[in-house]
Amino acid sequence: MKSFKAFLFDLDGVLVDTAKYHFLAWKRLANELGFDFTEEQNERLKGVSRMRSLEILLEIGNIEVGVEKKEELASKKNEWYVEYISTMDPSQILPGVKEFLQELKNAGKKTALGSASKNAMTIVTNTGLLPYFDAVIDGTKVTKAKPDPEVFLLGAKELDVEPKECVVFEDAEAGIEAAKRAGMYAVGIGSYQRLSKADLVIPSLNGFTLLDLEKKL
Ligand code: B16
Ligand code: MG
Repeated sequence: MKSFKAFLFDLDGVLVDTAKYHFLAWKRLANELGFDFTEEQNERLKGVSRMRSLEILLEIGNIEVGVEKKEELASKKNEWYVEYISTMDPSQILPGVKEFLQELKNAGKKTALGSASKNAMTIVTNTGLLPYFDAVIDGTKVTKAKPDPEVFLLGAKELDVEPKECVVFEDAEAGIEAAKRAGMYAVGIGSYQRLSKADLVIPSLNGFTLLDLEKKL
């Protein structure tokens, strides 16, 4: 049976639900710009970089602005977002996450975070997840956003493993594409319809074990 050496995790939507804070901050910005922004529209921003998210938001509001204004709006949104995540604590870790990370540690597997967020460090520190990771690759370390495989390839490199020895856990389509392009095994967290390109799709990490993964291989 195939045995993986390393496990790479997306942050938002896999380990914690920070999408709700991104939504609140984008909505606040949209409202200030004079239009509304719904939770359904927010789905388009999941896993997408901050600047690309802003461009999608402006498209929704039918607003055109120059580069400088874009920078200003993105930092404004980020200031609100940082304020929201500053209140996060360990109770906001999604169900089953700590148990699975602990199982990986006990089994001697390597682990890395592979997030698009420039605020990932604050989130893993505030929730107490940081000690579970051997490497943290976040938006401050990558130059190309998912679906580019850079974030996961960098993770494999820092963990000193081959891409084919890695499993990625992702909730966004762009993230699954990034994992597949990196040559890794991709586990989608969420609905099969949305994540059909993953090698395996599970609803959440709640109750998920290494044995469940090995049974599927
Ligand atoms: P920031 P992930 C992503 O996190 C979020 O899903 C996405 O909504 C956000 O725009 C992106 O991080 C950048 O975040 O503005 O904090 O740098 O899913 O890759 O962990
Ligand atoms: Mg995500």
